[in-house]
Amino acid sequence: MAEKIKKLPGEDGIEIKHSQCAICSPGLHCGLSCYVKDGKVIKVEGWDEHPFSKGGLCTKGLSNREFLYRKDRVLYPMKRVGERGEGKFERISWEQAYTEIAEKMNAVKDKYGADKVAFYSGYNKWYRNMLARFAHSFGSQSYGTESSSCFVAGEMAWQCRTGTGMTQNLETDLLIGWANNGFYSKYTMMGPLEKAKARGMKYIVVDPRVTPGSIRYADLHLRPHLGTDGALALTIANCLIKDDAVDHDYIEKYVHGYEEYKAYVSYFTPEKGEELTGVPARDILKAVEMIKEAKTMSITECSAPIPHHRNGLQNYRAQMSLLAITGNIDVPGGQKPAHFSFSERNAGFTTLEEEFMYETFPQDADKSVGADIHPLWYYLRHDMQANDLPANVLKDDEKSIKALYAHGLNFRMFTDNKKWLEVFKKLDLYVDVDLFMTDSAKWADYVLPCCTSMERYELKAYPGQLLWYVRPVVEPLGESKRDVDIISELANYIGVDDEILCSGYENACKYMFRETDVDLDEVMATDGFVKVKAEPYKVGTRLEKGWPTPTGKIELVSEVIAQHPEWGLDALPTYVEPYTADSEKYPFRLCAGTRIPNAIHSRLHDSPWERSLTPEPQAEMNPADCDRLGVELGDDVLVETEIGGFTYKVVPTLTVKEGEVYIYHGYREKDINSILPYDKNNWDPYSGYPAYRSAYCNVKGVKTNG
Ligand SMILES: Nc1nc2c(c(=O)[nH]1)N[C@H]1C(S)=C(S)[C@@H](COP(=O)(O)OP(=O)(O)OC[C@H]3O[C@@H](n4cnc5c(=O)[nH]c(N)nc54)[C@H](O)[C@@H]3O)O[C@H]1N2
Ligand SMILES: Nc1nc2c(c(=O)[nH]1)N[C@H]1C(S)=C(S)[C@@H](COP(=O)(O)OP(=O)(O)OC[C@H]3O[C@@H](n4cnc5c(=O)[nH]c(N)nc54)[C@H](O)[C@@H]3O)O[C@H]1N2
Ligand SMILES: [Mo]
Repeated sequence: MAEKIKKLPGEDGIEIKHSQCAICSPGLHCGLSCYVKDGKVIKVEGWDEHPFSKGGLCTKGLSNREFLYRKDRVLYPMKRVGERGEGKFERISWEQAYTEIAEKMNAVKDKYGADKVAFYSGYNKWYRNMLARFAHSFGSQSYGTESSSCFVAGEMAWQCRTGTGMTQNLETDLLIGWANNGFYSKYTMMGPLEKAKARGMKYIVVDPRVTPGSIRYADLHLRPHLGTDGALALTIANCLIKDDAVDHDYIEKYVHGYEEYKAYVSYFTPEKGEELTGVPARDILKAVEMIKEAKTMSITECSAPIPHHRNGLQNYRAQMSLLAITGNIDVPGGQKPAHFSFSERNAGFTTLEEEFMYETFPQDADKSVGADIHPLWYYLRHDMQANDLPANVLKDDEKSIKALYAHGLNFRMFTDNKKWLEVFKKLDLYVDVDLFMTDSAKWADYVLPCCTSMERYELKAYPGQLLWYVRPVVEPLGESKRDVDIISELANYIGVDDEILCSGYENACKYMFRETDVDLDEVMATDGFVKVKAEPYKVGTRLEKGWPTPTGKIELVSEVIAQHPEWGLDALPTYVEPYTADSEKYPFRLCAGTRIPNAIHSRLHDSPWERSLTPEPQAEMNPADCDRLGVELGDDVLVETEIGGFTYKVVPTLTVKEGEVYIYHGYREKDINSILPYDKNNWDPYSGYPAYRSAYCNVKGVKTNG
């Protein structure tokens, strides 16, 4: 870690102010010490006193200053003057922007109905409660987010099982790091993991790849083929049942559907498991022995690599079933119930955020986009599955979406994303609110400038009942504003009949906190963290009181699914193999998106020093495959799918298994998502997620290096 500057001798007028990094997941958001001089941030480093990150900051966090001053920051409201996508804009005033957008949104509402306007949020989450309410109060159910590919599938898997979210527990005897590479994607977890290992916790890694965490900490590393985790979990379950190593008392009291589940898993013998997953049967049996020996067990939760397969949600259910049959849910050392109660944080206190978002939900409006195609999603979420938006808009139909109001839309996150350009062309109105003039913003009719976390006030919750009203460290650049102010001010111009939304963010927060003991005026007057009075969760409460599922138990057979045979989904955590259209034509399994330390989706590829660490997308492959293709480091490979192909620099690495290829997404050039199809064969019918991590392709060697 770089040495921190405590004093700058000879420098005057430098003030150290504290803020938060909002470049990655809201579950992390580390503390920043910003060195400010003459109203400008001149340096950023980790804030030692931040109760969560304690001075740590990753590669991405260290780029906050560059992020703030990126050359393509949008500084003023912009109106398109050229053709859509041409990128020609003129500067207008906020007054003009709001007036025109309000007129156009109301025109779509009058002509087609309010439910023909979709509301979307990219990866950012802090303003989502306001955006959801805006959509609902305007009259549309079609509020959707980037979580159409992230986090929610895992939550849905738990909703089908316990009716509530869950979180891992490091105070356990055995942790299974199931698709977990914290060193790259969640560094704050690795310190506690190291401590737990030091106190004797056993750690099994389930990951096709070798990772820094597997080398350093794993007592056992299972390397299944991509997307076959369900088969592995069901095999382990079968072995535990055969060896009578399940917790009969716990199952009897708290678990529903055990007999059916037991009958189903009996198919998955260790030999079958090996055949389906590629993990040697003897290694599967080693894992079984470790589970038997452990008094308590927990499994890491996962937003992307497990769900990003056509059997993703079911694979998730299968692995979490192991916790149910071994009695490791809501017991000391087991998986813990999580309550995401404010700004997608499991903060340890309850607010009325959910009510705030849904109390104006327009019941009689058309169902949100994707409800017909992905009914479980709609049933559990009541919002839009954004992967279904292009098909909806491009359909020639009175009932399709006509206008899109977005914050931070990045069309490159979606598979087959050339379709999005057709979407942008076809819409009557497309507004995008972003920090930068992104490739997606360039297609908009209006681009509205928002500001970064370092330029805004924000109410932030952290686990441990902590609240922090973050203050700006510099004035917002140009005429940029907070996302939440843009939402509330636009709602006023439109004339949305919602006093609370129209009264602004701070009031809305007070509304969400109204039944708590928290005095938000006091929190907002405090410069720093405030500990909220709330009774911490008592382990076992849910077990005793019952779960919010149809049976009140932990369900191995999901009654929500069983009660809806028309959905055509399985109530048991069944297994379906990853899909390949033609295994001779496409012999490689393609995993697009496994995280790299210096990039986060589209947002750091345009930050020069972050980009310099991985300047172009590359294909990581096993050296044996490279030999067969006749390529080595420095050469290219041509990666081809059914809908296109690109050449990538090849990186031979033993961390990758034979037959697999890894390419990171989000790059503008050679955008891997643009050549991944989104079709029924290879999306998850439960969640609607594309199989980004078990796509298929052909690879040809291209000798460029000598
Ligand atoms: N640096 C960085 N950090 C990030 C992000 C980023 O883009 N960059 N993105 C953030 C976001 S939005 C998310 S959702 C999280 C995701 O964070 P993670 O869930 O950690 O995501 P990955 O790094 O993609 O995957 C973790 C591990 O899963 C393995 N894996 C891939 N496919 C499979 C599979 O089918 N089965 C099994 N068992 N393992 C598999 C990979 O080899 C990898 O080592 O990261 C967040 N943090
Ligand atoms: N192939 C492949 N594709 C994937 C994935 C994968 O693993 N593989 N992962 C999926 C997952 S897990 C995720 S989470 C998504 C990523 O989700 P995306 O939404 O694509 O994430 P970003 O690229 O970070 O883009 C977010 C946009 O928000 C803008 N932005 C940043 N801060 C703010 C702000 O404060 N306000 C506003 N209004 N805008 C802001 C950024 O400039 C950017 O344009 O990608 C998904 N796509
Ligand atoms: Mo994500």
